[in-house]
Amino acid sequence: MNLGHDLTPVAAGGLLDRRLFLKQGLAFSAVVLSADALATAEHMRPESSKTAGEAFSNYGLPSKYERETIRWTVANSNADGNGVAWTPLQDLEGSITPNGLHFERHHNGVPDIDPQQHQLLIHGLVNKALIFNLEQLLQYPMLSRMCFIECGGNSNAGWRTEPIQTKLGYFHGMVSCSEWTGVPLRLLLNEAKLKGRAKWLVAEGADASLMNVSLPLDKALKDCFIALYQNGERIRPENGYPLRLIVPGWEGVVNVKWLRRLHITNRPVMARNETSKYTELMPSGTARQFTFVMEAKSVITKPSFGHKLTRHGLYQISGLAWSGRGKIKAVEVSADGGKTWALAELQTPVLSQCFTRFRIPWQWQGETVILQSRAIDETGYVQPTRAALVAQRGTHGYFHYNAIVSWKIATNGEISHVYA
Ligand SMILES: Nc1nc2c(c(=O)[nH]1)N[C@H]1C(S)=C(S)[C@@H](COP(=O)(O)O)O[C@H]1N2
Ligand SMILES: [Mo]
Repeated sequence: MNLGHDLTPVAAGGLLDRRLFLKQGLAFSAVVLSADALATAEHMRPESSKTAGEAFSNYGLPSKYERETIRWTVANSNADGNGVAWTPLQDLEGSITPNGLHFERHHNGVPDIDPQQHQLLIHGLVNKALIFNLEQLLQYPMLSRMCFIECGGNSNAGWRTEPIQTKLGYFHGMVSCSEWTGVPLRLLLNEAKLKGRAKWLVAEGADASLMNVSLPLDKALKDCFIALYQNGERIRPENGYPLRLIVPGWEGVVNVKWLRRLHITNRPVMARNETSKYTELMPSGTARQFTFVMEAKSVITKPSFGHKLTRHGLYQISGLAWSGRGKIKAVEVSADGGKTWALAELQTPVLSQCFTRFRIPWQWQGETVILQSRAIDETGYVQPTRAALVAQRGTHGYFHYNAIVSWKIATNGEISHVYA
């Protein structure tokens, strides 16, 4: 294919200048028309234009041709309604997760909560115990911010000794990104007037598991909020309707859904989800606890496992990067298993603790390549290789797996997950 453009790779394996597609119009695969074919195409009336279309609807749904873009649901047998619905990251673009595809993680099912009945209690080490109903909460000043929520157990198949062969969403899809709107927690805590000894809060949900976790008050006062809206509409039942706690950048479990109670204390409550779960055995034999921050991670979403390359030539690699510590500073992509790297283009705006979409042009000539991405955040933290992560943390961790992911493209265009 002679495109008459400078396709000199900037790194091995065919990676091209990240701005190439922005700067130049390149030929991909569209058919160039003959004069006859052009005349026919010009005068052709599409079938869809021959009759009036469907009537209006009260609430829209995706196209019937997109029914494969769905969550993967897995039920755990330890409790009713315990399980995960995974976001199909491999089928999505941009950086917002549609509400119907936000991942779900429930310990005991989705409760049916009547917003007229629901109340939020703030008590414990405060001068004034307060109780709010929805109508009252909706009168408080609100803020909106985009941020990801990621389960601390996301990507944990990476700890297995053999690389899991499954679609990206079923491996890394316990992370999603929305615009959340709600009331800063600081406002409510200030109104309750914290006592001097107050150091932690224990947040509890109104679901059957009465799930509770402890959160240091300095984080709560800094940037946490009680979300009532998700991407503009009221929060979906499975994501916490009518209200949930948002703790930007910290592991999913502290983002308590169906929030009913904030108990202010001077120490953590040592709940199940901060002792038996969401702690990690280290090679030293001691365990890590309260590892709240989700460290930088990135994945190439396209191409990824389950996709197949059917032609040689130009591709646009696309992926997601995020960091619980702040903004993504850079994403590098390698097509030779990590020997050489090229800078990817970051989609703006780049927001703190939020999905950042990256893209880079790539020319595939049919050789075997290993594609990887590596995120670097504004604190200078670099996403580790799998070998480095395992050396540091052992393999009994289960949580907080954020190593570089490798996709091997075979000469026939098939994609597998490898440890490189
Ligand atoms: N009340 C309650 N809050 C909860 C949970 C739960 O089961 N009950 N699951 C937690 C876990 S482990 C995660 S990862 C996130 C998932 O949020 P999502 O289902 O909106 O994606 O919610 C957290 N909040
Ligand atoms: Mo989680």
